[in-house]
Amino acid sequence: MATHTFSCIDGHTCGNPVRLVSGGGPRLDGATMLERRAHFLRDHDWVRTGLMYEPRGHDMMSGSILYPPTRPDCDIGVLFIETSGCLPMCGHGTIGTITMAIENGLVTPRIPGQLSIDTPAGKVDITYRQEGRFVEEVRLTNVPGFLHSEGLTAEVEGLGEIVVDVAYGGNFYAIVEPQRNFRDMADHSAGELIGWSRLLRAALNAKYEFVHPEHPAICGLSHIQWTGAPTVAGAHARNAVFYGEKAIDRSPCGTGTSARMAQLAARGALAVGDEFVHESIIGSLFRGRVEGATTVAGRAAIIPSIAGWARMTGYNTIFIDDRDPFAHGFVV
Ligand code: PYC
Repeated sequence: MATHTFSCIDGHTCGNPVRLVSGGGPRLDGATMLERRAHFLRDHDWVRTGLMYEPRGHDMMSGSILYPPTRPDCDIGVLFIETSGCLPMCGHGTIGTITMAIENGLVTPRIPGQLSIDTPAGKVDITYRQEGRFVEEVRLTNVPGFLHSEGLTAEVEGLGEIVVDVAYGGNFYAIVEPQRNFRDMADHSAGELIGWSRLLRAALNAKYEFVHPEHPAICGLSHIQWTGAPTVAGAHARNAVFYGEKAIDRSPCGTGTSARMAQLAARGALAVGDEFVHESIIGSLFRGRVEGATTVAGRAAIIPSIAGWARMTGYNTIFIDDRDPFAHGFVV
């Protein structure tokens, strides 16, 4: 019997939580962060469920654990932990992690204002603006995003047939645009979107395969992106991203925005250099940009970047006591 102690820094990125584990994370083996992620999922997933699920976390909880990088061109390695699992990449998680890591001296960039992080999805370059001790904005240049498939269909009880495109932006996203059975996310409660998302995700995963062509360990449709017209000045579009079992991202979702830009670029609606300002369900904004064009296993892809802000809310020393019947958390 033991009590495991985790030093955490809690905060949020544009409204969505980030719990940065700065001490107590397990030692991981692996030549890449993707291999370390597999080791974590195999032997240490209780750390994620204990820190993310109730009673220590909640439906939206999301976080990261810092590691030395596995590659010489990166300053730090990041493992993303979340209620839904260990995401290959997380945009809001990156913005919050970098903000709090810099403000707390957990990472010393080789060049002030810029660094590179080693994530399971690949290398992500960061620039940030710091004023005094506070980081005011972080921009991440994400892994390449691409349109995976178009016009996929699924029957959703309560909605009828739904047609989606699926795009990759660090995770796979089914993007629900206006159509016969869906007009705008504004017409629906978060509860409705969550219920339909579960059904839609299950139906699409049962019918189709989603595998990253270069990293087969990154597979499965994990996120649903409901779209809508913007309500905030300067935004180009609004979105609500579903993840886990009961979560709607409070931020505009970094990997979701990357996927959306990849879809729009594939359609010719965005070009290199174009900005795409994305609004969240609570009105917070990420500023996306198409930084370049590239290919992924022969498919046209973009290099997306996302800028946003985060705020630290406090230090949190969390105990996981083996005697606690809910040591590893629970989902209701
Ligand atoms: O910002 O990439 C993101 C994200 C994924 C899930 C929740 N947020």
